Amino acid sequence: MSDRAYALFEEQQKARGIDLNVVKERLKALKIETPSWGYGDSGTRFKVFQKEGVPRNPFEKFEDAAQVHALTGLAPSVAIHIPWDKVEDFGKLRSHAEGLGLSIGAINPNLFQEDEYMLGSVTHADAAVRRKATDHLLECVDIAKETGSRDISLWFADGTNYPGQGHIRKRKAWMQEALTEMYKALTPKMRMLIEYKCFEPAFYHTDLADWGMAYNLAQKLGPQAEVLVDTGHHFQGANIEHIVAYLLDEKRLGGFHFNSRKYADDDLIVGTVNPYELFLIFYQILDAANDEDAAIRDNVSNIAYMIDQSHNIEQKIPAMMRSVLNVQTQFAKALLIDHKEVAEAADRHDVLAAEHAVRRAFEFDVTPLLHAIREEQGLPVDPMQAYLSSSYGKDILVRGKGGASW
Ligand code: PSV
Ligand code: MN
Repeated sequence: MSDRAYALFEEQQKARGIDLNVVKERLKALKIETPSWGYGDSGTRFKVFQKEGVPRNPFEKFEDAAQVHALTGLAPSVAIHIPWDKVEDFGKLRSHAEGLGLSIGAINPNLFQEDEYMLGSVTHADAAVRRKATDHLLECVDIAKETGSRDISLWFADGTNYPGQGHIRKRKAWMQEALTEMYKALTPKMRMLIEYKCFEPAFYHTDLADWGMAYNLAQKLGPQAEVLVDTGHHFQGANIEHIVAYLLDEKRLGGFHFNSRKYADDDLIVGTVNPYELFLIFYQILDAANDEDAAIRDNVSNIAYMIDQSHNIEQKIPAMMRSVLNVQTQFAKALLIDHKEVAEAADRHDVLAAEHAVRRAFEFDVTPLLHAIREEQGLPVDPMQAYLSSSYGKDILVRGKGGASW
């Protein structure tokens, strides 16, 4: 992209009253965490596909994640899943990450893969299973202390498949009991992010099925508990940006798991199915970033942006690059919204003008802007091309097949 393309873009935005220096600073500050499980082998419930070159252990997952960050400048931290990423010495993993220019991000307990959890983990009717599950949550708090992680991200597969299978209200109490015990173990700087999902793997009821249940629990637990919005975890047609605005107004939006869905929790690359939804999520966030309430602004600055996808048919590293780049593109577009123009149109009750003021930002081609910031940051202008023409993808093939799953 030529300097001329950028000059034209700058002129066009200046005429709209958009200060590109501010836009560029905000773009450079965007950080998106990638998940360790996005680098390992993955699949559907029908088949886990084994790929050549997949990391064999958590250390190699961080090496692959470092490529994503080195070429995009967007992904300096990596979320880990326990026990998938359990190592003997987390201090060693932490130094390995830091040596690669990364940090260890959110800790994700895993309470869905052991036989005992078939009928629930923290909501299981058997107290011994609940104890085991709660102990795992406490273990994850200890791991977070060692890794220096601020966030512990909770998702429960708990739920039932048939009416009568479990006592819904008792399970609600057990969930609260376990999380209360975990909450007490948090250090003052830690946060507990509570994720919800409407269905799957449970198909009748899920103990934390929607944002309202997660929010209610977070409120009961205390200010260090916040809600995590996984974009794939809603029913068809749910207005996710409305949920985002609501949680921001309540100062309880902890973070996101970004991915795309067409039908349910499809875990497709974020921004590939409905980029406008992602743009509108950022519209709400940027609107809240200008709020007169400092606590709302503070919530905006502490949102954890994370990717949560499994790339079953794609090459892992470029798929993760595509993901963070797609988020960056929609964020860039949302930064071009003239909020004053939207508000004035809304105040005049000019519905069409208000909608136009939002949508026109989405319709700009932000390529010259993204190229300009990458040049300023000393990054390749086209990170994907840079990766594909590097030897990294071929070099890792020596790892062979049969690497880590998830
Ligand atoms: C569940 O579908 C989920 O979104 C949760 O965040 C898990 O931790 C993650 O996927 C990986 O299984
Ligand atoms: Mn998730």
